[in-house]
Amino acid sequence: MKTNQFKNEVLEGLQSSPKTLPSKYFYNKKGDALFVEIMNLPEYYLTRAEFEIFKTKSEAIIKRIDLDKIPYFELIELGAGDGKKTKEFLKALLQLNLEFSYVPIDISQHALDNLEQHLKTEFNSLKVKPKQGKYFEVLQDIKLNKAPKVIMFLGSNLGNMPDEEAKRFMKNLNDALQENDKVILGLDLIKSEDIVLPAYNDAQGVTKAFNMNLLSRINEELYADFNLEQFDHQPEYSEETGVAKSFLVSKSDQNVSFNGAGVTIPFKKGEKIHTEISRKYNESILKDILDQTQFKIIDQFLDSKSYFSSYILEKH
Ligand code: AVI
Repeated sequence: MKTNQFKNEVLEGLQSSPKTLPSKYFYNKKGDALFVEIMNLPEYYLTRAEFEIFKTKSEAIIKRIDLDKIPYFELIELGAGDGKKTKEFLKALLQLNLEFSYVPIDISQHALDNLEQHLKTEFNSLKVKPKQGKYFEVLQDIKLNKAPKVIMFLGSNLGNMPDEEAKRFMKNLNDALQENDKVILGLDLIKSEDIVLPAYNDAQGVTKAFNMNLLSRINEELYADFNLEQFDHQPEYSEETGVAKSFLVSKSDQNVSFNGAGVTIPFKKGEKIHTEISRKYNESILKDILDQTQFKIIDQFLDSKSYFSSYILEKH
């Protein structure tokens, strides 16, 4: 059933014009490991900038959203991540002796188990209540309890959605929350090409390997015969729109066969497959994304270079 969905989405994307592939399929075991490498690259400023915000401004964020004035709340994180940034926030909450539960939501039980074990050893008084599943299915259940909620959605993960999808995502989040609930939304900000492009085209070629891994995965799981030597990684960015895109470009006229499906996909030399969008934001773009919601931007916290923003939203 899962393989079928993967196959259908891949074939549909490759049979469209222009060709596309869904970026969610980057994240198999190899892709997860490559993404961890990306987060540590000198060019990939996003993770360091967001970490710096939580390292230096967690207490200010807590006070700004009055968490020190309510008897109990749930801190719900969409995606388990590696917990490094969240840990800084949790540490600040615990130091202030606040009463809360930390609820990471992730599709991967394995990622949740790792995170829980990790956090339990580091903070023994922390109440961790991991929930496995899709974000909005889990939020449907969570919605039933009326505790005040703070949602964390970090890493500029919203930026991997086209704007229409980001709008639907924020609307769904809006509908899962109550008045006064808060969101800490980590977004990469629009900045010049000389900073953004290298983040998606690092000197060591890790991002290239991350992008190419999609083709390896398709070869392995869908019995295709992509020749990896015949494709190149190509990132593009427009400071005007704030949109970064990654492509795989065919180096020659060639055919790729899907042996299991009896399908052949022709490629022209220079033809591109669009594999990922990484939108960068500013306040007016974010306001537009939030247009159909009751969220108001009440504040933002920046890193020292103003590369990245932790936007604070409140549901009115
Ligand atoms: C997960 N996401 C926010 C990353 C980004 O920056 O768009 C994924 C990534 N793709 C290439 N490098 C990193």
